[in-house]
Amino acid sequence: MNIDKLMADLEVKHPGEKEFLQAVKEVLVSIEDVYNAHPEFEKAKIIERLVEPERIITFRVPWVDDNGEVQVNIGYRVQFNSAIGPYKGGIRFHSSVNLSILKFLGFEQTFKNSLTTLPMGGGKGGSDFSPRGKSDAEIMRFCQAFMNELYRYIGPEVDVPAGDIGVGAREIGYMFGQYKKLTRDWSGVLTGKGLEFGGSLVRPEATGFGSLYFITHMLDTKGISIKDKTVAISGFGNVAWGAALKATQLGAKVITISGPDGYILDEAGLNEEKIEYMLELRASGNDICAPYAQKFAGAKFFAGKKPWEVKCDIAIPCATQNELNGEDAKMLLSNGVTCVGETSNMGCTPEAIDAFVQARILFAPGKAVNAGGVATSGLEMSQNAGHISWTAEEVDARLHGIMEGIHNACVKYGKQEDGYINYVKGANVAGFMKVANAMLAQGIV
Ligand code: 2IT
Repeated sequence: MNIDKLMADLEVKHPGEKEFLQAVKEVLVSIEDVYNAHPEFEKAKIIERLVEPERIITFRVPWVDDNGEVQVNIGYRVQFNSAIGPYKGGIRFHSSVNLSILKFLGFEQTFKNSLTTLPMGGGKGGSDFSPRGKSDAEIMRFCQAFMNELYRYIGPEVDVPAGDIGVGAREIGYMFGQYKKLTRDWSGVLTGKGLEFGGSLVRPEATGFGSLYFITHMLDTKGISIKDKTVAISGFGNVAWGAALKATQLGAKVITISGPDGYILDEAGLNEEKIEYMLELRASGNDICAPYAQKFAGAKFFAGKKPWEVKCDIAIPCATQNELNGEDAKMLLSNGVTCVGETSNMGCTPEAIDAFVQARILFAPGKAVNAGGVATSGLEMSQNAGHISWTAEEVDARLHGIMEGIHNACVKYGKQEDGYINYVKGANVAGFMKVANAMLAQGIV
């Protein structure tokens, strides 16, 4: 494998798409050895095919705001890879959304979904629509307008979207309603649905819970207990909420959350009431975390800063891509961090990952750590297809089993001779092998 040539060719075809190129490069570096050991992959041009999305759909999303003014956004669905199952992955509504970001997310999703062991291919979609400050009626009209075009391209055996940044149960509900209206078809075409209409118990918590289950297994490899450990979390949305809840339940002390406006340091640690308040912050639609410091005495707000400057044992990025850079990593390391569980997709820059791996601390990438979200979406698909619903205990037990399986796969493919577990390599190789073998078996398609 000639990584430099592959990357140069890719850049010609996808110029300037820095997030996408970053995600591809990380995987290529990890899988180089196994790829070279399998000449049949090279012969079938598995890599050249794998890095090219199977299909990209972009569409106009016109809608009318509360002032009666017409607004126009761009809608996307990147159907990245269907070798092991229907396309599966979230929808992101955020002003920053562009093709580079959705392609990196769809690419990552392909490997992540493979790691879950469930039959799901990779996809991702979204819009540059910003939910910030929008009324409920505007959100509904936008979701309906988005689905008015997307419905043609999805289906329970074709492509099953879910939530991501800016898309939660409310937005999924509106999109599901519109899909049903347009198609007259009641099916599990979206996951993350409300519990009353086919949603799965534990899906809202699943990404954060799964992340903590994975982190617990990482700590176990060094005989460390999570109890009483200090945890820095970024973000305040659904994923950060689930992570804070499970970390606290496991006896750790969560001391930070963050938003685009800055971070909150709460040295007393989050408790049930404070974690519940995160849901209120999210529901406010303001996309800021500063009000937390007015509500809870003793909490401090640091405007424009990231939580990686605080002393902590465990850092859990739960916000967005490239939110933790090389400088942040150095700061965390100098403050004695022992474990970083990347829970946002590609939350760490390549410089940050290098710093963690070189320091030989526990570090695992998002596609392994955060796979519990999509895994539980897969469980929702199974329940919908079987017209049944499982108890919370049943779903949680399956989620736990899946996260343990992913951890084992990372150890199997990522353990080095000196005993250090390179989770980046482990996750990428384990995820890749299944997709590559499936593609090989299905011929040149
Ligand atoms: O990044 C992710 O894995 C998600 N946003 C969840 C995708 C899903 O289909 O549940």
